[in-house]
Amino acid sequence: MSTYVVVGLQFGDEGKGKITDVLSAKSDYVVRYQGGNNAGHTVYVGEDKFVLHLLPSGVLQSQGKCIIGSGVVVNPQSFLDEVSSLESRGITSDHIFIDRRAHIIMPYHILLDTYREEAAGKDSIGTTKRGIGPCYEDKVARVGIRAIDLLNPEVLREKLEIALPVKNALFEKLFDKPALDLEEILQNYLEYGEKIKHRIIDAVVEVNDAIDDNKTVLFEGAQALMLDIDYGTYPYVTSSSPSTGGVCVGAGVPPTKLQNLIGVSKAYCTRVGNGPFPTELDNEVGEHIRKVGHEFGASTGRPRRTGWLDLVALRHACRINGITHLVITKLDVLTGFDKIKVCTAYETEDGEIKQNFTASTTKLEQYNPVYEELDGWKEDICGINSFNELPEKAQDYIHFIEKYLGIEIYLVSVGPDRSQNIIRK
Ligand code: 2SA
Ligand code: GDP
Ligand code: MG
Repeated sequence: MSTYVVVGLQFGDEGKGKITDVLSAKSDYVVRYQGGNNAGHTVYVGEDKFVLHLLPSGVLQSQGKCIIGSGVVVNPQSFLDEVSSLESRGITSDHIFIDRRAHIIMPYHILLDTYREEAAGKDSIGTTKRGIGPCYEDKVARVGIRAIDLLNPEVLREKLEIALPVKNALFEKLFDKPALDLEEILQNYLEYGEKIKHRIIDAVVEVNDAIDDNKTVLFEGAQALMLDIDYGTYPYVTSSSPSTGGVCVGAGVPPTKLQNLIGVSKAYCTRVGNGPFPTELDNEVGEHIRKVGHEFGASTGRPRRTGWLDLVALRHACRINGITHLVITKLDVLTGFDKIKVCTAYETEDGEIKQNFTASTTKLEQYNPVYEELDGWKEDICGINSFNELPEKAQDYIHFIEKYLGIEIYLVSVGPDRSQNIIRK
């Protein structure tokens, strides 16, 4: 048995795509288990840039199968677009499959997401407006449409007859927007069914059998723990479970089959969308990090908010995920600073010191980070492949994180390319 799980430990965009791509070279299966095309996973192959949204990043390397698990929400148009965009760049797609239980993002999900966000104004979540939340809502409300439903006209019609009138009532009465036509949706989605039917499989059987057959299976998380529906900064979160635990529900694989739990964190922190961010740098330092780190949304192009590394939040994320292997990315972006700050606790308005993350988003907004200040380094580290060659201060920074978390950092990424890694033995 040989399984790997790659998850984000902050607010997403830690570089999971790059790490998945590196690991997938030796994987027989790469499986997505939550989220949808809200993800933006960037992989550089030499000068060529690929951004994967719905497809597993392993699609670029894996000789084996790439699977969209039952916990993923699938926009069929964006699936087809992504497949043809890869094919036009010479990447074959015969090995890409979708679990028959995966829920389908419908046009009314996207509209509902968009109308709500627009109506919420400054109180909006800052979603990607891809219909992710409303699709998961329908799943939980038991009125969702699943991949297998696209293959059966009667079933699809029946389900639309239940789901659509409620959405249309909202559109017309609450948002003053036009209703959608059932026949048109039915037609379009049956056509999608025709186009993807050869890819719809029972991934639960496939993946569990593969693990039992000693194949190497990699589970690729999207978003991250601080955006987790249960353990993130609720309500400023996504609507799924991007944790290692999410693999069990979103891929139908038991916890006893999960081995290497790899958590990815940047050497600093970013967030896109609204919600609390204790270490945010709304100043020229933050602007510098955004510029050097190219911190812009990989799906929406939105500028990402930037800040120092928050070890309180990172410990919370490592704990819930049970991380066994830690990856720190973008260490190169911190090159050049005289001093680098790291948040090791929060201070409340009353001067109380908090060592643990809080469930209260309102309180978190009022907490001040307590910083430890470390020396920076000036040397270019982009070409370094061995830990001992890193400047001493960069090594100290890594050691400081390890000591605080009590977890070994097994890979340090020093650039976007596949080869720019320091793997520690
Ligand atoms: P949603 O659309 O319902 O999942 O949005 C809810 C929150 O989750 C955040 N979210 C993300 N945060 C970081 N990266 C994501 N993917 C893209 C990227 C984002 C982009 O890789 O850059 O291009 O803007 C992602 N997807 C969802 C979102 O910002 C909300 O805070
Ligand atoms: P993901 O959503 O976690 O896969 O991350 P994104 O692809 O949204 O954002 C990470 C960005 O950082 C991408 O543009 C990557 O190419 C880039 N990246 C990944 N690792 C490194 C690194 O170590 N250094 C630098 N400079 N860029 C990196
Ligand atoms: Mg991303």
